[in-house]
Amino acid sequence: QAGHESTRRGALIVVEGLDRAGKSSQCEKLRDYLSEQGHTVKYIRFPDRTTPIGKLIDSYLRGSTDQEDHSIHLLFSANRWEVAKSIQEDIANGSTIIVDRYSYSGAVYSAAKANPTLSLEWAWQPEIGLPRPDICLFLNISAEEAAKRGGFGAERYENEAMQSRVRDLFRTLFERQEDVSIIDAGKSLEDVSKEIQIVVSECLGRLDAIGPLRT
Ligand code: DGP
Ligand code: NA
Ligand code: NA
Repeated sequence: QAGHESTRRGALIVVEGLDRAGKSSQCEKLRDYLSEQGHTVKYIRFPDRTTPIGKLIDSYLRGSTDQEDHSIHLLFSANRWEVAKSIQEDIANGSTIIVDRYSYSGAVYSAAKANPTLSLEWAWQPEIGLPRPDICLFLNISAEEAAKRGGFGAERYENEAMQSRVRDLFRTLFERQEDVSIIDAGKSLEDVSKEIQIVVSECLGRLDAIGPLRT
């Protein structure tokens, strides 16, 4: 048969959760698992602190600079938009991308500030039109488990009051979202990893039915 076989697209897999939910370890294990299965896998994380916008965000998170709430929210969103095209291209070329935090963190961390003009609805708007994940894995840990996992770092948002509002908002947001899988991340690293592998394999099996990457 002449010509090229058309490339099967990759999947867009997002991993979300509170700090200390185990996102980084699980992203790494998932990456290894998918690579072993023969997939081309890329790992990216947001915020991407390396770009000019990312440097503003990094400075804000470390507390070196202040930013107006709406303004920094839009910078976080812009930090995702600046790689939207490359995500689409990579997926079309067959790479599966694992994303550590995405629009869901974007909306809930900003909405958790309880600024009266920064609602969850407002915060979601700039995310509309970004590549839509084929699956979002929410690594769910209880407040008790989070406390057991040790102290907060020095960055903005890393305090208990903020984290508990963030947890509630994640729950609210995920009630309205399809394609979210809530993973009990209180279990062992291995057990959580196994559960993620099952959910992701099921998603990869549905890719043809899903069709092209959605927005
Ligand atoms: P990390 O590098 O994964 O520890 O994330 C940095 C912090 O920034 C973390 O507390 C979550 C928060 N964050 C991530 N994305 C966004 C976003 O889009 N908007 C806001 N306001 N915060 C975010
Ligand atoms: Na953090
Ligand atoms: Na945002």
